Formats: sequence, C-alpha cells, structure tokens
Amino acid sequence: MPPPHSAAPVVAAPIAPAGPIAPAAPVAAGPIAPAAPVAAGPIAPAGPIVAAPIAPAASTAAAPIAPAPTLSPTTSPTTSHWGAFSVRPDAEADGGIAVLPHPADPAPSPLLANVPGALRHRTRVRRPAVRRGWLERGPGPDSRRGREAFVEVGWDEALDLAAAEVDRVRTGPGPRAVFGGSYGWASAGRFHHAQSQVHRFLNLAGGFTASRNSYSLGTSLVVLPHIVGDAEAVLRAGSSWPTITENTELVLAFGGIPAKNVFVTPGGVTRHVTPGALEALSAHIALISPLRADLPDGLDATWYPIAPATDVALMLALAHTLIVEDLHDRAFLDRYTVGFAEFEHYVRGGDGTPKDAAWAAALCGIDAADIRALARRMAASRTLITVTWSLQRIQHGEQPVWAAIALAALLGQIGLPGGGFGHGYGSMGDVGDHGPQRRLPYLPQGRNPVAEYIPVARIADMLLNPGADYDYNGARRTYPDIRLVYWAGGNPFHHHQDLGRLRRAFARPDTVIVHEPFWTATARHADIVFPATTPLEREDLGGGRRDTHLIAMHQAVAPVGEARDDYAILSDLAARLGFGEEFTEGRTAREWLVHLYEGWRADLSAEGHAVPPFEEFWHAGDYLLPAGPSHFTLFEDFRADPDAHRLRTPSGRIEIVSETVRGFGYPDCPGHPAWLEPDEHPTAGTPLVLIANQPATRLHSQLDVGALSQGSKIHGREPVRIHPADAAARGIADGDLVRIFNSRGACLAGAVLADGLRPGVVQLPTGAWFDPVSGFDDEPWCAHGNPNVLTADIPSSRLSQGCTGQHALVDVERFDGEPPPVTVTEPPVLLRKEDL
Ligand SMILES: Nc1nc2c(c(=O)[nH]1)N[C@H]1C(S)=C(S)[C@@H](COP(=O)(O)OP(=O)(O)OC[C@H]3O[C@@H](n4cnc5c(=O)[nH]c(N)nc54)[C@H](O)[C@@H]3O)O[C@H]1N2
Ligand SMILES: Nc1nc2c(c(=O)[nH]1)N[C@H]1C(S)=C(S)[C@@H](COP(=O)(O)OP(=O)(O)OC[C@H]3O[C@@H](n4cnc5c(=O)[nH]c(N)nc54)[C@H](O)[C@@H]3O)O[C@H]1N2
Ligand SMILES: [Mo]
Repeated sequence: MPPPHSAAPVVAAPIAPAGPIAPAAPVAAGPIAPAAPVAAGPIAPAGPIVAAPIAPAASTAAAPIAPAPTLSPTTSPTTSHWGAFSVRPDAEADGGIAVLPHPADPAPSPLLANVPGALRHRTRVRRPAVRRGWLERGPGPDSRRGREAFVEVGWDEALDLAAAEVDRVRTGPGPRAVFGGSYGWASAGRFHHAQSQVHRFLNLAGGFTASRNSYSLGTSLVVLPHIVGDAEAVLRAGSSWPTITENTELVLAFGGIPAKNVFVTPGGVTRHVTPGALEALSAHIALISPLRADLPDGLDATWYPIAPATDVALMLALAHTLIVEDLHDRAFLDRYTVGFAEFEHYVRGGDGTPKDAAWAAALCGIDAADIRALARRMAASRTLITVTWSLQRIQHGEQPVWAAIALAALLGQIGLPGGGFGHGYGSMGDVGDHGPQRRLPYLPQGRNPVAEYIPVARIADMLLNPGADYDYNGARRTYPDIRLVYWAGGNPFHHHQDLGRLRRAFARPDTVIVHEPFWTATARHADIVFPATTPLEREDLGGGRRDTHLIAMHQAVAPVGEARDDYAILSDLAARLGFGEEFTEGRTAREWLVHLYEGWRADLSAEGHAVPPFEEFWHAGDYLLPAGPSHFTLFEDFRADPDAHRLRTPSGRIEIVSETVRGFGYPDCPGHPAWLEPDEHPTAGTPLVLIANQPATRLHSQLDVGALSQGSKIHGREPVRIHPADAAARGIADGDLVRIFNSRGACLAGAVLADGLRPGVVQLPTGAWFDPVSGFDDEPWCAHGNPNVLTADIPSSRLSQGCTGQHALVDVERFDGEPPPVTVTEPPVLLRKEDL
C-alpha cells in the first residue's frame, strides 16, 4: 500500500523559536460563548467618509431605531466575533471611523483592522436588487442565476415581490419546500442575529426545511455522543487553560494550537485568554501538523511534519507501542471504558496488519523510532492529547477524534488535571477559556412546525437530488424538493465545497432570497437581494460563549445606503403576510433589547447577582458578568465516580467500541477507531495536498475587502504557501501568480515560498470572495483564490455527513498568461428599471 501522500519523510526537527504570530494592528482577541449561533460583520470603505450622525434607519418596519444614548458623544461600544471594541468617528481614517480595542482585552485581535475599510466599501449592497431574468420571467429554475445583472428597485417593490413568493411557495408546494437553514456566522449581537431572525420569521410563516450541525464540527457533533455520550461537554467544558498550564507536562497537539484562530469565538470576546495561556505554557509540545505555523514560536516544542490525513495511523502506532510495551493503564480501561479487548486485537494486527510504528511511518512520514519514543514519553508524563477541529473536516473525520480518545484512555489520565484529551485548543477562543458559562439574552425563535432537516453540508445534494435517499446517523432519510431558498447571515458560496457543483445546485430552486450587507458571491447568486445593516449601524446586546462581559452595542453610524436591519426587513414581510404582530410582538428593536435584557436580568437577580437595570447598563457600555471557576478538568466527575456520573452512552462508559455505530453497518465508519484509506490518492495529475484552513487575515469570507485581508493579497489574489522544493520543481518563484487546479476546478493565487510546511503540501486559506471567470461554467475558474472550487463535496462518512473541506488534491503551475481581473471587489452590474 503506497503512502497516501507523496511528501518525502521529514525528520522531526526541534522547533526554533520564531516570531510570535502576532496581530498587526492594535486589536484584541478572545474567546466567548453563545448558545445560539452568533453573527458576523461589517466592513469598510474606501474614501475618507466622515462618520455621519446617527439617523434612524430608513425603514417602514415596526422598529424604528432610537438614537443611541452613548457614553460619550464620540465613542460607541460594540463587539464582534473577534472581540469587543469601540468606534470613534475619525474623518481622516478609512471608512471615517477609528476602532479601539476594549480596555479589558489583554490580546486584541488583528482582525479589527478589517472593520473600518469595509464599512462603506463600494461592494456594500446599497439598495434592494432583483436579478434581471427573475424580474422579467418570474420564479423558476434558471442556470443563469449568478450570471445576470441586477435591477435596483424600491423597498416596497422588493418586499412585495418577496412576500408574494414566500406566500406562493408556502401555500402551494408547502413549507417543506422552503429551505431556511441559512447557515452562517452573520455578525455578533444577540437580537439582530440574522439566523435567529430568519428562523423566527419562517416558523411563523408555516415552517421550513432546516439544517443540522455545522461546517465547524459536522462530524464530531455526531460521533462524540456515541463515544462519550455528549458532544457539548467536550466542546464547551474542556479542561481550562489554568489547569493545563499548571499540570500538563506534554501536549500532543494534532493540528497544533493555531494561534491565528483563537481570536474568534461566536458572539464576541472581551478578554482573549488563549494567547496569554500559550505564553504561560511550560509543557513540552509535540506539534503534529503539516504546517509549522500551527504553533506559535518560542514554545518548547518538537515539530512532527505529518502527512495530511494520516493522523489515525500515527495514533494507532502510539497505541501499539503503549500496548506491546505494557505502558497502558489496564485498571482505567477496565473501569471506565468498553471494547478495549477488541481494539487491542485490531491494533496488534488481528486483521493481518499490526499497527506498529514501522507500518505507520510509511503512511504518515514520521520516523518509527520517533513514534516509539513519543509513546514512551506520553506514558511517563502528565499528557494532554488535543485534536483541532480541522482533523474531522476531512473524509473519515470521525476516526482521528475517536482514535485520540482511545489513545487517551490507554494512558489512563482522563479526568486528571492536565491529562486526558481535548478537542479544539487553538480552534476557537472559548476552548480552554474559563470565562463564565452562562446563558446570555437571546431572541426566541419559536417552533418549526416542519420536522424536515438536512445535515448542513448536504445542501447541494439536496437541491440536485430531490426525493433521493441518504444515510445519516443510523437513519435512512429522503431529500425534500426545495422551491425557495432563504438565506441571511451566511455565505454558502464561501463555505460549501465544490462551488461548481453548488452553482448547478443553485440553478434548481424557483427563487433564492438573500439578505446581505455585501455583494458576496451568494448575493450575486440570488434573485432578490435585500441590503442588510452591519452591527455598527444598529443597536444590540453582545456577548459570546464564556465571554466575561455583556456589551451594550451602540449604533455608531447611520445605515449605509438604504440598508435595513434583518429585523426590519422581516417585520415588513411578516406584516405583508399577515403575521406582523406575532413577529414583532409590538416591539421596536430598542424595546426588544430592553425586554430581552430585563428578562435575563431577572434570572440573574434570582440567583443573587446584582445586575443593573437596562438604562444603567446601556450607559455604562458593558456589564462584567459574575465569574465562574478558573480550574476544571473534563470528566473529573466521571473519573471520581463512574457509577454516579455515568456517561450518556449505552454502557455509561467511554466506548472504544460502539455497538450502536457498528450496528449501522457503514463501511466508512466501523464500530471502533480504524485506519481507513482515503478515496483519493495523489496522482501524477494531482500530486499535492492542499490544506484549505481558516484564514489568519479575516473571519471566513467576512470583510475580505478590509485592510488586513487586502494587505495579504499578491497581485490582488489570495496567497498560497508552497514549499521551495515543490516551487522549484515547477519553476515558481516567490510572488509569482500561480494556477491551482484539479478535475473539479481551478483558481489563481499568489505564491509564497515557505519552508514551514511539509513538502508535497500547499496551503491556501478559505474566504477569498469567489470570483468566477465567465466563459468557464463547467470547470469553475476563480480569479481570486477561493479553495472551494477545488474541494470535494463528499461527506466525512455516512454516519455524520460532515463536510470535508479541509483537504483537496491539486497541482500548481506558474501562470504566465494575461490574468483575468479580480471583479468581485467591485459591485455587480446594477441597472435601473428605466434601463430595461
Ligand atoms: N474548504 C473549506 N471550506 C470551509 C472550511 C474549511 O475548513 N475548508 N471551514 C468551514 C467552517 S468551519 C465554517 S464555520 C464556514 C463559515 O461559513 P459562513 O459562516 O457562511 O462564512 P462567513 O463569511 O462568516 O459568512 C457570513 C455572511 O454573513 C454576512 N453578514 C454579516 N452580518 C450580517 C447581518 O447582520 N445580516 C445579514 N443578513 N448578513 C450578515 C457577512 O457579510 C457574510 O457574507 O466555512 C466552512 N468552509
Ligand atoms: N482568524 C480566524 N480564526 C478562526 C476562523 C477564521 O475564519 N479566521 N474561523 C473560526 C471557526 S468558524 C472555526 S470552526 C475554527 C476552526 O478551527 P480549525 O478547524 O482547527 O482550524 P483550521 O485553521 O482550519 O485548521 C487548523 C490546522 O489544522 C492543520 N491540519 C489540516 N489538516 C491536517 C491533518 O490532516 N493533520 C494534522 N495533524 N493537521 C492538519 C492545518 O495546518 C491547520 O492550520 O476556527 C475559528 N477561528
Ligand atoms: Mo466553523
């Protein structure tokens, strides 16, 4: 069996201290945690535009925005998924505003630098717009979607058209034909959370086909309950950083602890703790990743430059050494787990292949002696095993999560301070954070009368194959026939895989309605586009998971163009559809904030906390939440007493073997962690593995037109990192324009030669706005560098149906021709009705 990837084995090298992966601009970073998905944000513009005085949003909705009483006349507090900050008018600055990190933030995020330039950028949607063909021919499947000009219309006309279409579909084909999953991060803010608003609206309209899980964790959310009974515990109550920095001696970091990611937590962050925790970490770190940059420099670390998608082989070999050298904890395995005997049989070679270090070395490219030495060191140390979320965003992504837990069980340290396993240290800011874990105010969404849903990443499958059957977590399900797609707060033409296929899928419904602040590729693939405000243009309450503060998000500037809040748009539609009063409950947006805040305050007061009344909170700008414990360890209760604190698995124990999963009979997800060959192997046509990871310069596709993101582009294209040896073999020099391609598509990018990655691996982050070059409709060809033209739209397995966007097989060549221009940073062609 050939090694899955062509990279030459690289010797584990000690990591030299290098520069901190520091944020450029004076901005903050930090974790947080909201219950419901939280939003995404704004961007800013070109010309020196002075921040205008706050005018009430131009809306006929039931919710006029009252002028915000700000702390000082010049500074408006707010928050974002990447941190709390305040906004000050500054006529000299980009976008007419300056942003200042929250004073309580020890490590502000560099992503703040994208906010000013994006706010009034020319790609803001300024007026409602309707695709020309839809306006002229009416609803219906149309492959011209995404390829036609838009006609700007007045608000009343756009709202009338959208209301009539929602009504036609809900009363004709029925509410199951409305897809309202509307996945995406939107912006921070608990009330104006776009997805919550849309769901509340569609629930009242009669219901909709929903989506489940996330692109972040689509695989783990399904497999973890089978292994440990509860995904939430692992993801939201993992051992805290203070516990780790004080107790852990060795961290096995699969996927590293990528510092670029820790500034982000859904809903906002006021104090970013992970950068400080990483500085305080004295443990030795085994950085197991194809990229050296997945761990900040300056830590005591060894880099194991593993071949992508081979982590399970390494984990099994580590388990093999622990077993054959009798370094595993039999007492722990007996008391706290089920299935070890069968797993041991498999690891020792019951299927004919012992999973020993030599076997793994040939697959993962790490020297067998290094693997055995690492296993011995693990057994001799207080060891934490952590796996980034990226490892489950690939085919067979269940396996690295499950194998890591089995490996931690062999060590017997689960539930001990500093030991055991974790999932996503460095993936998100709230993992390991010890900020208070409490429910923040949220908008009630009501109940969906329709039970239909899809696993979120099956969107293109669903649109292309109505009536087809598919598997999901033990069930056989059928795709509904979608006629109307309603999206607010997400960018599927950023987040989904195989964008050529997604384009074909988006040709199928009768109508696509999108609310967007920006002319993203998704807005350009819609029929009706409503211009949405960003958080700086409205008032809200803000806070994220494990956030230390609730932030009074003041309105800082007037809405850009004719933009309205999602709430105002949906209020107007609801009024046209006859349920306006049910949707608004008679409240303006400000009245909702007071209502949600006061209800939440009453709950906290009942617990004995002195929370100020709304006006006082609003004037102060934020509220410091009561702190929670700083030290906690995942599964400490279970370890102390496994009978009193049974896990919610069938056995009550950690399931190294799951009879439930085995009973589903999926060849791509058997009953215990196993090495499964990926379907795709490098070939002569696609010899390189592309890692499409999260961008350091923005959140997903948000604010791609902002200064930090634009500053990283090369010839206006997204940078792709390539090893000097791979570049030399292709005649590519640093700064060259290159074409990355495979059978699914191609994109242009700017080459950055970097030896901090494993040869045979190239890295292109996600999030450059998809910019399809016209004339190449069958093989999408992105002028800007979006990796999802290259990734495969296949699930991790039939168990979870999670997305697999992290990897793709590709080749790269120097691009010497006349490059197609980047057009997505300009608005689309916008006609007036008089021009038709
Ligand atoms: N190849 C590959 N693909 C991936 C991944 C990967 O690892 N590799 N990662 C995946 C992951 S983990 C995720 S979470 C997804 C992220 O995918 P998304 O969450 O869809 O990406 P965002 O760019 O955050 O999209 C949010 C959109 O909401 C808009 N928005 C912001 N505020 C508002 C508002 O108030 N109202 C409205 N109406 N709109 C608003 C923004 O302008 C933006 O276009 O991508 C996934 N895609
Ligand atoms: N700056 C910034 N931060 C973010 C986000 C963002 O868009 N921008 N998005 C946020 C969101 S929504 C999420 S879900 C999280 C995602 O968190 P993750 O999914 O953990 O983040 P990624 O950056 O995609 O991947 C982390 C690292 O895994 C490594 N890796 C990839 N494949 C393999 C492999 O096969 N084996 C090993 N050992 N390592 C591998 C890559 O080198 C990569 O840098 O990030 C969050 N943080
Ligand atoms: Mo995510």
